[in-house]
Amino acid sequence: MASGHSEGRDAASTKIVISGGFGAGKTTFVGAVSEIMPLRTEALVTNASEGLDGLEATPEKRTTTVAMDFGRITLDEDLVLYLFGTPGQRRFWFMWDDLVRGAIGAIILVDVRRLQDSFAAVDFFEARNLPFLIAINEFDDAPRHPTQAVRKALALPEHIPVITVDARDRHSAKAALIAVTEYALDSLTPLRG
Ligand SMILES: Nc1nc2c(ncn2[C@@H]2O[C@H](COP(=O)(O)OP(=O)(O)OP(=O)(O)O)[C@@H](O)[C@H]2O)c(=O)[nH]1
Ligand SMILES: [Mg+2]
Repeated sequence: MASGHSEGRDAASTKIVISGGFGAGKTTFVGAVSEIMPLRTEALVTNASEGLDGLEATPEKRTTTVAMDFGRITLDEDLVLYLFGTPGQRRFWFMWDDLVRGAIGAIILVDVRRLQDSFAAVDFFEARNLPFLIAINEFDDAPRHPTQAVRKALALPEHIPVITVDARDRHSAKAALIAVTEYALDSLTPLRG
């Protein structure tokens, strides 16, 4: 974690990545929780990804993130989280390595109607040993599944937290950020306690 000055006192800052499949709600999440105007890099969805990105599941979706989302939130007045949302479409996945550099943890947003879209993110963070948790984004019209069922479907080990979130809701998104930060810090200090 880096240390910096904010209003005359020390504030630690760190980086959290918001990831997940195409249209899982990453941009919505960063926009809901950020205390600064989030930086977005949205472009119109084109036919280039037809048949690849599950466009039919979100027919009303007109734009997609092509580089990243960026936002910031202060937790507890002395911990600043910088939020980096990944692009969802496959053709932009090459950006992920740069985006996650220096992050302490990641949230993988999951739409249970398209669980398979989450596999790439799970594999990515597992391979890099970056602590992550799963946040099921509860879309209004999606079925509700117990978190244990989602854990099983994603073949996740028991120690990885699975929570639910409403990416549109600031409090819900903030709770998810607190959970991933605690989890990441615990993972960094395995001998604690
Ligand atoms: N009902 C509901 N709709 C949501 C929620 N989160 C996102 N949406 C909608 O789902 C669509 C996709 O959301 P985005 O935030 O653009 O998803 P994304 O993961 O950033 O998408 P890409 O960057 O293209 O991968 C948008 O139309 C949102 O308004 C949610 O929690 N509930
Ligand atoms: Mg996006």
